Amino acid sequence: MSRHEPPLVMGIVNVTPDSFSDGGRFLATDDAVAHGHRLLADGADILDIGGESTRPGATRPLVEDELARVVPVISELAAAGAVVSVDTMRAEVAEAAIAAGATIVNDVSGGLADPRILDITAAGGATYVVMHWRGHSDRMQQLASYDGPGGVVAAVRDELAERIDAARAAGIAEDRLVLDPGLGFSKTADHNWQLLAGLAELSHGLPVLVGASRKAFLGHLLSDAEGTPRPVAERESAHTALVALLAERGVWGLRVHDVRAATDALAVVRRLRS
Ligand code: PMM
Repeated sequence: MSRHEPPLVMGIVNVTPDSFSDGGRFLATDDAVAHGHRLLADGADILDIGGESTRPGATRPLVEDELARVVPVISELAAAGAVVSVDTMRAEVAEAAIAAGATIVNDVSGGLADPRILDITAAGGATYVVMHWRGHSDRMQQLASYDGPGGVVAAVRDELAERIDAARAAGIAEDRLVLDPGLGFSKTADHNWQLLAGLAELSHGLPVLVGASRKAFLGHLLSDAEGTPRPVAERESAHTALVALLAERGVWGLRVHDVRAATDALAVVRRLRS
């Protein structure tokens, strides 16, 4: 296992005013591009560029705003040789992103928000990340119930199966599909841990991407004696431990903010294995 072999590190470039951990920091094109270059220098294999915050309660940007945020950043970073993923739920944005050089469409809605995105991805020959999702951010936490047999793992497995079928039916090639359990999207902290423990049961034999970086369930895990969650900026050691454990479980990719911490952890895993 050498670099550029799984698990790949997908560095996050949020070009948004309101993402939960870094909203507003990289809203200007130049700042976002500079951030992308830093992540590449830190060892990112992929840059995931998004212009819509999906944190619980967020409102959606206008499509023109989303396009204006991501397309120039994608053009510059793809032209510089980066492997670029676009984090969008909109077909129109995916289409412009592919034209600008993105080769991965990371659709947190798994094709539910805008089904045409599947056709656009197929036509563009891009890789498609199918994430488990039940609804937009304004109501997603109301949809966090998994009462059927097998609980959250079985529900996510079965709901993802429908989305994979839709992606295949649209013509997305088998070797261009990646699954993501969607940590935090209509999930409680307990659901996230159950999904992480049950990744092998829900993967359908496809490559799996996991996005745990800085999320609230890590803050809850590390709550202080009064029950106050650990702040966003102080969750990295727990996340880095998770990166190493998930590498050992054979995930395909890790979507992270702190690329250096993740690549350091993977260097340890790789060295120990060799
Ligand atoms: N999480 C967020 C955004 N995009 N994409 C994938 N594939 N998986 C995720 O878990 C995911 C995502 C929300 O986190 P952010 O606001 O830090 O980007």
